[in-house]
Amino acid sequence: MTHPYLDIHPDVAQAITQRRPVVALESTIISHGMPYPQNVATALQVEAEVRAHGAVPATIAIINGRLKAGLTAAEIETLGKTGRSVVKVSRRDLPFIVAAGATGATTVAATMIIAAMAGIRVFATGGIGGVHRGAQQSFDVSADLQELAQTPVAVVCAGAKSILDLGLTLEYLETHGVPVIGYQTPWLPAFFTRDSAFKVDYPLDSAQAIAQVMHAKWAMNLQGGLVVANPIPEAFAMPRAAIDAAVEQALQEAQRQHITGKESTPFLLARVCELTGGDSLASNIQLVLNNARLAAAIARDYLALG
Ligand code: PSU
Ligand code: MN
Repeated sequence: MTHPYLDIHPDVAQAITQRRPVVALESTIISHGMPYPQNVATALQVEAEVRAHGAVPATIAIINGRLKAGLTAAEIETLGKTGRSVVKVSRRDLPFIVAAGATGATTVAATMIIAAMAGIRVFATGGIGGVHRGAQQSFDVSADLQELAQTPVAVVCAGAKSILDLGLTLEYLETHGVPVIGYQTPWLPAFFTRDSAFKVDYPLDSAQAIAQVMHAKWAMNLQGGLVVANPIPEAFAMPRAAIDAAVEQALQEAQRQHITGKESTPFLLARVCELTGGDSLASNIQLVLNNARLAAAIARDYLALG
């Protein structure tokens, strides 16, 4: 697919033309989701994992005002090294960064938009944004949820971090017609843990079954995407008490420091990572790799449906 502002990496373009599976990957997870240099190493490892499972990775970002579906290793290094000083780009920010010819890292929402422009239907990440705790007062609801309501991409994630209100996030998604699929689980995973107090809408046991739902949804012209919630592998799950304590402390610090708007999620992610030390980072990396594997299988099975 062509678009005046979009550059599709030749490997990605070739895969799309030859009807081979492609998996989109986001870049805010690189700049704002993990510390340097582990963020760069992880981004490259995730791309390698997608390739090892028979699909072509398309890491998405905005470089010098161009929307990119597929980055070079040098571009990934720059985003990772610049870290939280890179502009975090969601739907609202896209036209400004493009008009200014600037560089930005794309959130789940902006990555979905660019993936859909390029004709990519499957996207792997770590965690999605959602309804924040205390949203009754702050109105802080991630633009990721509205994007899922309108843009046709399946987002494979490990659920959502408990910095969010998982119950309200599910309510919001239900209102907007976004199904939440549990991969081989009836429970909504909470990122570092395999389950939470909440159930998913539809547990499905195979990539093929997920691909069939995507096909049915879009063949009926039902707009929007799907959440595929893939629990962190058992061996890398974290003790719930340790995560809960770090999340509580991070939330209190954010409140005291009056952190709001787009700064909120990066602040909380960084604090939870610091407070839990290397353990949570290792878990974070493993769950993204796990999501990349499932996304590659879903992309393959979706193409097979014609
Ligand atoms: N949750 C994570 N890791 C992340 C993010 C969320 O566990 O890296 C990033 C994603 O890019 C997501 C964004 O799209 O944060 C959501 O930001 P906000 O809540 O401001 O919409
Ligand atoms: Mn927000």
